[in-house]
Amino acid sequence: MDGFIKTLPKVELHLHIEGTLEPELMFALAKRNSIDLPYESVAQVQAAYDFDDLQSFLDLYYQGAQVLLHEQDFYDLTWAYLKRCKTDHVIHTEIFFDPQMHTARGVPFDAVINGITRALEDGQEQLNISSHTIMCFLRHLSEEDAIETLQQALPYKDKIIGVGLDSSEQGHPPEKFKRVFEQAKELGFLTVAHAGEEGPASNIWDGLDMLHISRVDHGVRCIEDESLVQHLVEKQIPLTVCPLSNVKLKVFDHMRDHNIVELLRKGLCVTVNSDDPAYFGGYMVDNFLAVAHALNPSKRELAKFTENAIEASFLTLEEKTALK
Ligand code: ES4
Ligand code: ZN
Repeated sequence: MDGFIKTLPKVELHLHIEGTLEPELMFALAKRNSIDLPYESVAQVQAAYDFDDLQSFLDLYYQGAQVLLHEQDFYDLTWAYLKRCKTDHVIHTEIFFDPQMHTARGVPFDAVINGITRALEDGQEQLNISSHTIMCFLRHLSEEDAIETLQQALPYKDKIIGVGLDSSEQGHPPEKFKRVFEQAKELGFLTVAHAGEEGPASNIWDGLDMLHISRVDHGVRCIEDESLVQHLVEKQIPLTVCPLSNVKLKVFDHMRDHNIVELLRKGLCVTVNSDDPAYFGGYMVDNFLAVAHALNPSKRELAKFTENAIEASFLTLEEKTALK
């Protein structure tokens, strides 16, 4: 089974590039950029990654990203992730980035986008991994801040396929971003949003109705609303589920309690993703292995996660066919 999982072709649809910052690279960039870190060693960093909930993770995630200053830093971060994709047999990836994490610290938008996309272009050429980027708005920041970020992205519109919504779900419901998502749609961006991770199933309905999202990021709490589950099955609206993330952030107490296989068996278009792999204990293969060991899906079901991800991707019909 483990060998089957390792070589199974994979498609990743829920990955925050800032969440791939491994402690070793964090130290190297801190040194290169003369930034003080509140840690002495890699082991100390790893010991700090013991989260109670989403917010306790976000605090360290924002802190870690402070070592990212220059275009080359974003390149190195993205390139390290792509090399790991190769090892994990990831053939296509759609990555989130959080520009406001950086522009709020004075890092120019173009350093972020140019570093990431230059690495993705090299990933296509040298590693044969295709990709898209999705720009996320931080939902704890204001609507005006999101609108300004959307404006900053316009010169790079051809490099960004969609917009998303991440950070603290509790207290910052989808409706706060209804207008900015309307603008984004009019400009031709696709839309996704984190919903039903820590927040209630109603956030998933609101994401669909108010933000017109074509995928739900996480979405595991849909199970609390039978009519929502029915709707997601009927319309085959994809959920980008992140198993290790959900256990690390205590959305589920243990992997054996995770509902991903149950959702798959109900006919939902569920996919497996790594979210913030440097913080949550693993990349795509690790997530598949954790699901397989705890929940005993069949090989057919594991392969179905990939088939769903191809279908749920933002690739064209032609590109999807080429991956099958
Ligand atoms: C995130 Cl797991 C998760 N949830 C919400 N926002 C995020 N940003 C990075 N990881
Ligand atoms: Zn996420």
